[in-house]
Amino acid sequence: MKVGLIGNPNVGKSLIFTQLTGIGVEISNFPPGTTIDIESGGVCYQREIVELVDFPGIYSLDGISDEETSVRRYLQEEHIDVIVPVLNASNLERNLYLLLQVAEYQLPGVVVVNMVDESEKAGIEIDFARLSDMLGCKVIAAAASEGRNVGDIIPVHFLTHGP
Ligand SMILES: Nc1nc2c(ncn2[C@@H]2O[C@H](COP(=O)(O)OP(=O)(O)O)[C@@H](O)[C@H]2O)c(=O)[nH]1
Ligand SMILES: [Mg+2]
Repeated sequence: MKVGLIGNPNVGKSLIFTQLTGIGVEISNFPPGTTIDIESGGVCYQREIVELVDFPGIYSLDGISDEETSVRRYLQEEHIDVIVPVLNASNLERNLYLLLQVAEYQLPGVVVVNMVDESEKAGIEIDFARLSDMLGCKVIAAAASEGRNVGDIIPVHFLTHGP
């Protein structure tokens, strides 16, 4: 199973990726000949290897930047089983544009709202149950810098998609 982490720049995708994969990361240039590196690595879960892909940060799926082009081409040309949108808890609205585009492409099984440590410090209250109802999928409130709930991300897919 191949799972891709997608989101705006600086939402914590790479930190989540590093925490889940540890070492043993492969970097591939995709599309070939571009300067955009897309890292992928293995996560072992219940004796299955899940391939996790750390996409470069993008604001939309229809732009023409190198990052947007490479992510779009990857999604079109490589097989990805599950796309996991990662949002910044302090900036939910700004992150929704990409989320809607991803949802057009593939309904997310789970959305990660990361950096809840910072939104909590800033006094931002997020009704996660309501957000989950609105989006029609599971929402994981995570703080990757503390390792909080990062381990819940992969098991969701086994529950919803099977190994
Ligand atoms: N406070 C806080 N910082 C985080 C969290 N997750 C990531 N960061 C930090 O935010 C910055 C951007 O993270 P990164 O993983 O590179 O984001 P990416 O651009 O989405 O891959 C880094 O300095 C991380 O250490 C989090 O949950 N809380
Ligand atoms: Mg990154």
